[in-house]
Amino acid sequence: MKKLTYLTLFLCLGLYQPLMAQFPGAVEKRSSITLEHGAHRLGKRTDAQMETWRNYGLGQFIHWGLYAIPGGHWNGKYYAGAAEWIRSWKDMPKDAYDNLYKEFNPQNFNAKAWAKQAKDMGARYVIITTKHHDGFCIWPSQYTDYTIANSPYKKDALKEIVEAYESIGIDVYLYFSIIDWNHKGYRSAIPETGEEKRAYEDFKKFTANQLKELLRNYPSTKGLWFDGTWDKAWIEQTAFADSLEAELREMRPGLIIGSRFRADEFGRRHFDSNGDLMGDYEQGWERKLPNTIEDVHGNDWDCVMTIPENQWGYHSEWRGHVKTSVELIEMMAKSVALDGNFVLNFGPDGQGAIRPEETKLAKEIGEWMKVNHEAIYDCGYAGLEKQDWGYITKHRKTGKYYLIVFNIPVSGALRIKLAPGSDIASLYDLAEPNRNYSPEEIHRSKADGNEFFIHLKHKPSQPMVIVLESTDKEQASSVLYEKAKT
Ligand code: FHN
Repeated sequence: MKKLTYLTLFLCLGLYQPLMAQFPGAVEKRSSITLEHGAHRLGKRTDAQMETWRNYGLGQFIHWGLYAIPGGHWNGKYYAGAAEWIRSWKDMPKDAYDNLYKEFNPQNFNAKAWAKQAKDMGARYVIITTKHHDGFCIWPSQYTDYTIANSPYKKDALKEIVEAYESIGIDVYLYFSIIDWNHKGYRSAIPETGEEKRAYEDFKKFTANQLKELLRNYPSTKGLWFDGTWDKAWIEQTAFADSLEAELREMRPGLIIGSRFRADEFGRRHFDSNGDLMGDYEQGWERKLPNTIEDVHGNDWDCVMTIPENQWGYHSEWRGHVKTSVELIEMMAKSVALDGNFVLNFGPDGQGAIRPEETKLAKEIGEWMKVNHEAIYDCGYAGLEKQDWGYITKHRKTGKYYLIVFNIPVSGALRIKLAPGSDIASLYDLAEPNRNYSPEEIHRSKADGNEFFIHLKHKPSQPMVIVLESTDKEQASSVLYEKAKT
């Protein structure tokens, strides 16, 4: 059934709606439409590269490009949007923006210092903007003049970044925007005229060339993180994008690509018309988090998060709510507890310096991670009931549970419900591994045998982690984990 009419699709989806309401999480999957350009795999990737990705826990995102020079202001006026979008502002003359590359000469840029800061924060991977929507490339692309090679800086900043991060053990992923405001052939929708169509064909070729160039020039990088793929024109390039993805994967076995690259033949993005994920992990969790394990449908996923409400590139004046390190640590804990990675964004300024607010947060997160990283790295969904005091993660190899506590109940007792029939074998604070909780501090519920109350001795000032080793480490989470995947 290769050729599917819209009517058939409509009927299939109609049938599935009631099911979806009954079983959120399970349903969107497995209608039986045969798609030529839908998901090419069902379920998670199980190879070593993806296993590494799954176990990162914490990553860093970097948005750095020409937009960092105006930093959210032009001619003394404040731009209220995201700084990296300033070119689209009516008060920003396009010509002035497009000539900013002549001023790009970041004298404080030190890739090693960025990498060291990320490492100290606890990041295990970085996603770096090679080219944002403005089209400016921080590598010397041979397919356009709009690159760092023609700026006063001249050098290949991407190479410096890749080398610096990898040299201290941080994996690098390349952010790439399909939207390119600088390319003559780029369109958000393709008008009908032949000339316009030809221009867009040139743009597609250019996009493919740049992507292959990135993989060739930076062969040690681990994956591509796509953005700007929501335009109608790109959504319609189903077959082209599918075959380009296949080519990229062939060029680099093990390459990791999220769900934000291509659409299926019905224009569905991220999840195809059968509800199956198109890509190696779900890439739709931007500035938001899932609430329950059902929300992630048994897929790998990442959450990319800004520190202010919505600023990715450097904006010299942050307004509104700026997240604290405790909020960010809580988001990271929640991500890992729901089987995802948490990626925190940084926007270095036009001179290449990371702003003091970001440096302070990175330091605070790093201090917490120094003590508690064991609860984040190589951990995932624990398969236990969610509790109001915080989040539970489980180490994928050792089976240890980590109770990451953010809200101490007034009673001072933390409730935890283990898998039926299991008991607490040992319980201690990660910060104080040599002191086990005493039997007086752990009460087993009489009404419900696998429910326990942990009585805290003191009220911590920081989110704390309690390690729990259960008598049946293995069985508990795998059973419930499977349940989430159906
Ligand atoms: O428009 C971009 C935005 O500037 C930023 O790069 C984020 C990062 O995920 N992505 C787009 C919005 O979804």
